[in-house]
Amino acid sequence: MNEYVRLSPEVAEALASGEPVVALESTIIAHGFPYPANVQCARESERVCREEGAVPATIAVLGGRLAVGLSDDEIERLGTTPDVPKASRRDLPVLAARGIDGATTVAATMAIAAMAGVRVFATGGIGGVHRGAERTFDISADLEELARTSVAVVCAGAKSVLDLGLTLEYLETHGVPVLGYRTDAFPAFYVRESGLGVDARFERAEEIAEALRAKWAMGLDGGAVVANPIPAEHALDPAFIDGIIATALAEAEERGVHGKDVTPFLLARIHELSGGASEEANKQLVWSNVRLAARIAAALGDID
Ligand code: PSU
Ligand code: MN
Repeated sequence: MNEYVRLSPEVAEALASGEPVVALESTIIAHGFPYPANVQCARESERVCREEGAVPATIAVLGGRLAVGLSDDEIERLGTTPDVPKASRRDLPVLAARGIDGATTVAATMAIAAMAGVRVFATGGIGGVHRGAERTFDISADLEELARTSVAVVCAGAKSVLDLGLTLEYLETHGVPVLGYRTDAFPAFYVRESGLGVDARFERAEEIAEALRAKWAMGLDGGAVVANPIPAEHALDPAFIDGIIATALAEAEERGVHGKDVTPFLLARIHELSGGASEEANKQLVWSNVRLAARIAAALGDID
């Protein structure tokens, strides 16, 4: 492991003894929810992970170190400090050189998880190909990371702020399996179906672990998307959420938001426009993903 990685004692012990570990990201804390929902979501994610018998490893950059496993105070710090930089793969060396904090995206969290030897990661939604990417070239570094880094990302698909069709095309081109958990449909975050499909459907966490083990044992490096639809009782009405997403997208265009600011801007506007409804749905889908990730991590450990 390189000198920049800092494991918490609990994560170090779990990895050393082969216990299941689940990575969790921190952009969701700094930019994914307003305070205090962000800190509450992160804490409850850790609790759910432990309840399922896995050790949570929330990942962030702290004082320039790649921290794997955060204390409660560190989670609070990321959730309350204004303007924590959003850290994707390209930002990690800059933050390390400056010795400052950063909230890691899916891409950066995957990269750091792989450095630490953590292979399963739970989040809400992945980044993807933005609508209008043929003009803007705005394609999330999350997709490139999925192409190269051997970590499975359990998510509720992606938000339809993105072009989900192009996102799936990109994943196909780069050889990233999209595995549906009890679904044939690629989920669209707040809603269970996007109108697009997954590559394969699995009914049990153990079968997903078997597919992951096979991929990596064959030497096929790179990640996988495990798509877990939001629990039906927490799904939002598609017309309601589509209207809000359309408004948020129009505002971003009008204000000329671009680059790394696009996703945080859209996430914040969706929460503001939909009030508590999207916040509750978002939390519930994250916790559901953490549960599944913990089961996959445990099953992977049993196979090895
Ligand atoms: N999508 C969400 N919630 C999130 C993100 C995306 O529904 O919190 C965050 C994740 O950290 C993701 C990042 O990795 O935004 C993608 O940003 P970009 O589109 O700039 O790559
Ligand atoms: Mn982008």
